[in-house]
Amino acid sequence: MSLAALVAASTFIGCKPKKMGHIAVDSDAAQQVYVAPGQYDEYYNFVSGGFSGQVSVYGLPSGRLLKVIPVFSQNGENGYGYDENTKPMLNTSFGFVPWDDSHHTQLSETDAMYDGRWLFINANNTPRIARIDLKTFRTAEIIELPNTGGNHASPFITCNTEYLVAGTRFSVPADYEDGDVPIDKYKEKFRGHISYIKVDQKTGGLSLDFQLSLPPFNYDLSHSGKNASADWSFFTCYNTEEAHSLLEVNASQNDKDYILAVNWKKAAEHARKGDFTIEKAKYAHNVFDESTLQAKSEILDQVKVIDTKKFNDFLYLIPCPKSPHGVDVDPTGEYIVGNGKLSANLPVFSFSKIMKAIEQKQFEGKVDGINVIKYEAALHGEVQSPGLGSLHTEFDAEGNAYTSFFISSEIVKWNLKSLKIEDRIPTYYSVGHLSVLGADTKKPYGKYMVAYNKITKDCFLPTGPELCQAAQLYDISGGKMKLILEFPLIGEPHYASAIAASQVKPNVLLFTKLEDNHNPYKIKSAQEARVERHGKRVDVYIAAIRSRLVPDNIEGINVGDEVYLHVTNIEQEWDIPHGFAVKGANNAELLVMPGETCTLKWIPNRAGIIPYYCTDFCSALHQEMQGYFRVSPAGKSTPIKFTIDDKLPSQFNATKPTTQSGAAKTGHNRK
Ligand code: K7E
Ligand code: CUA
Repeated sequence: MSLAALVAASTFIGCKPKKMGHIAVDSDAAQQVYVAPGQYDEYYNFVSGGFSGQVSVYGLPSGRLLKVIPVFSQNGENGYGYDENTKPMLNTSFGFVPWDDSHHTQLSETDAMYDGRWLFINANNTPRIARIDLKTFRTAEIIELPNTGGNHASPFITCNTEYLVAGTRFSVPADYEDGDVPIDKYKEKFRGHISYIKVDQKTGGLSLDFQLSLPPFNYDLSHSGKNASADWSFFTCYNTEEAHSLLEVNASQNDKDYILAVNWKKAAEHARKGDFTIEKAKYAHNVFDESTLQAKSEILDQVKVIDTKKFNDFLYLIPCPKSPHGVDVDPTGEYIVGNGKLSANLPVFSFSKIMKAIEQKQFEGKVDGINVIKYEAALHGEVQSPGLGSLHTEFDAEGNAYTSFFISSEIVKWNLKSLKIEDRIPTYYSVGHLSVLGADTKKPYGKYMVAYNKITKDCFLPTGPELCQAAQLYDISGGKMKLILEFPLIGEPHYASAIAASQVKPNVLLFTKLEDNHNPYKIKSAQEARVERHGKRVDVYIAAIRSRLVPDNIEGINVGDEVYLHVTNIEQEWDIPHGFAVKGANNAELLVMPGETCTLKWIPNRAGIIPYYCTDFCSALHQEMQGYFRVSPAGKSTPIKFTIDDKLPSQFNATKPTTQSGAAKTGHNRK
């Protein structure tokens, strides 16, 4: 099909799906996805939030939403990014950036298998990578990436979590250069940078080890190898025309773009040997400390850059038809699939052939000093006319591949060796990523596949012009793909990573022990609650316990004071959070977990009586968790006064639930 016809088809099918009506679902489908009350799902599924900037956690096979983990966007629900503890997490070299567009989840791996420690995700817009700790399901760290515009080919992991790999989708002038250049100087002034972010094997700590400076293509997606190809990372490049305007047409001229293959071990050796320039840069590194429950942000100022015009014995270009999107490596590490968005056939490359081609110097030329391997020399074969608009490919453990086709709105199953098509199934509608659970390990679970669809249309009850997006769950354990469930999603999920619950659940933190809380503003008991004035700054130490906020009446605060409300939840029991809300607060409420301390900054802007209360229904006397601030006009010296009932239970008595029994311990028929 010609490009024009493809684009026309995409306009017709992609944006206006025919009302297909959903296919019949087997009567046993409900049985397959039903998780009875009190039973747990078999998998945690971490789904990127796209324009929500967050990660949502679903149970599979039920499709139940378990949690939204705030990562790149502020979350008024629990104060993430608003409270003093987590605000520094959203600091960047541009200042405070409280939102982003998150695309690709990656689970930490040991020997190409998930190890259940961390989840990583990229921020596409203001280039960042986050690490989420799977003990707490909290964002533990965010690192910004310099020299990058559109951090899309990110954060793809190497098979022992040595590195996270991140490529720039938009090439830009290097940060240290004067970027104030005419945009038509694109070819001379713009470069594409790829970052190698080192992961500390013990702590998970992230550091930008080095970057590669490359031709100004668009680096779209990546995956790293396994087994024999473990030292390699692969990237798709589009816009190898190096166009800078009307990309829809101008970046679709070349018959073939490239897959870039980088031997990252060799690149790291160059970095160790000093084959780099130190460039000035500015990027934030933010870490949340679980012991103080506070985040710190620092701005770093330099980066090692390897110029691939000078050092290029570790990277090669492989021609790949036409504007490839995903590049996916099969569980053996031998097959590399390039998903050409505008290509009629689906090329599959062979890692051993690539190695042979390099050895025998089967090159067709050089681009910017980088050898280009001959297409045929690297090719295992092409899947003939599998569908239209291929985006992503995933794998099962039996040597089958599953490719998503956006334009023809379907998933096609084919055999990696024979390249024969085995099955195809429609999606509703226009699938983007798909995920065969465990497909990026050397042993996929192979039981389920999920399609993440871009267009929902008539899947659910209409909710006005703005609709949620939909996931579809397929049983792939038989020879044929079978649709068994459809469920709504948050934001625009791109990629997702699922892991067996048994690998995560035993390590999950249920609550913080008060003695492990080293927050400087923590109090250990209600008796320590107090109000301290230091000039214009007022520190209020509040204890939350069923069913009181202590102190409960606070006077002596003035309009314009900087009031820091340090709320410690002194409960020591799972699932007894307390909320904290102040009338007129311009930031958020707090949701404070047992044993933890959270600080909300409040600058009262009018005189009067301002109530505060607990927002989480925590006991039968939850409504009684309330108090008043008396705010006096600026300059008036109302003495500080607050009430603490001295008959309050001590910390230890307080740990006994006063009204409700601990549901967590007595839960119904838990496994
Ligand atoms: Cu295909 Cu951002 Cu991975 Cu969306 S990307 S679909
Ligand atoms: Cu504490 Cu409601």
